[in-house]
Amino acid sequence: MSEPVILAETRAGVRTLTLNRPDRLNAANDALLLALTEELRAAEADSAVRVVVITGAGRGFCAGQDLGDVSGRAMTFTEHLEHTYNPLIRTIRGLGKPVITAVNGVAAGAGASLALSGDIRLWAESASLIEVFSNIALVPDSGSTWFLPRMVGYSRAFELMALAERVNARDGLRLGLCEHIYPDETFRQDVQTYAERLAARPAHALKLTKQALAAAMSSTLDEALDREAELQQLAGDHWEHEEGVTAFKQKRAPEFVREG
Ligand code: T3D
Repeated sequence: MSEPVILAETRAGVRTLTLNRPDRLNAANDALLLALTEELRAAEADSAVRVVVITGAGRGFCAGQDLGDVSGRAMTFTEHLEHTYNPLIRTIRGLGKPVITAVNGVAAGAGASLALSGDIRLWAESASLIEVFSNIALVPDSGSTWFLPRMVGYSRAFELMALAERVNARDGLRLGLCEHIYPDETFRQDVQTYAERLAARPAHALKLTKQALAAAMSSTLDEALDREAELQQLAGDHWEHEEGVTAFKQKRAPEFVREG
């Protein structure tokens, strides 16, 4: 029996999806991309899952498209992206639960895009990111042209893409490509601890927050204000809000996790 390309486990409301092709630095073939998207959809539907973590097995996070898997491919590049990478990135950004990309090692090409696509990005000390596409004379895809300039500005994004320079963890943090760096030795436990903090937060309010931020990225202030007013009604009508206010008045921690 061959190894599954995605390993999945749930602990304390945190679903961890591990890209599992370590001898190829988790380079993505179609099986991996489709399985990861499927797992994310299943996590969305599973009420026991409150946070999703995407990480890699071995010393790499994801080396992008598996270059051994492209020759003789029946699909055009456009068809392939629309069939595999684009649904994956859309699923991550559209998921009604926080997604953490836990970058344990090198993230290159579409693997860099995947690393950037998380709502929260946590890096190990030995993690790095390379917009490697121009090394093989391709255009950055899978969302890199959208994510990177928003994080680092146009010119820095262009430079990283044109020169395919490796960004190490210290520079990744400085440039805003990740929120936190953790030591390699404790990385997986540190990610789990962080994810459990998120899992204890109000899930419905976070889902609406994610929705509001996604829409605000391409809207005017006026539109954002209108949307906030609508979404605030949905949040305010939810039991989580009542629990938060009651807990505040009773001077205790709110309990946002309920069975069923
Ligand atoms: O639809 C479409 O097809 C278009 C979509 C494109 C999306 C893309 O992602 S294009 C970009 C594709 N990725 C790359 O070009 C990255 C190629 N890899 C590298 O540049 C380097 O491997 C890294 C900088 C990522 C890491 O370097 P290093 O020195 O740490 O590791 P290594 O020794 O190069 O790699 C270790 C093994 O993984 C090695 O195999 P071996 O020699 O031990 O048997 C290497 O061949 C393999 N590997 C690494 N990346 C890939 C890969 N195998 C297949 N595909 C890869 N992308």
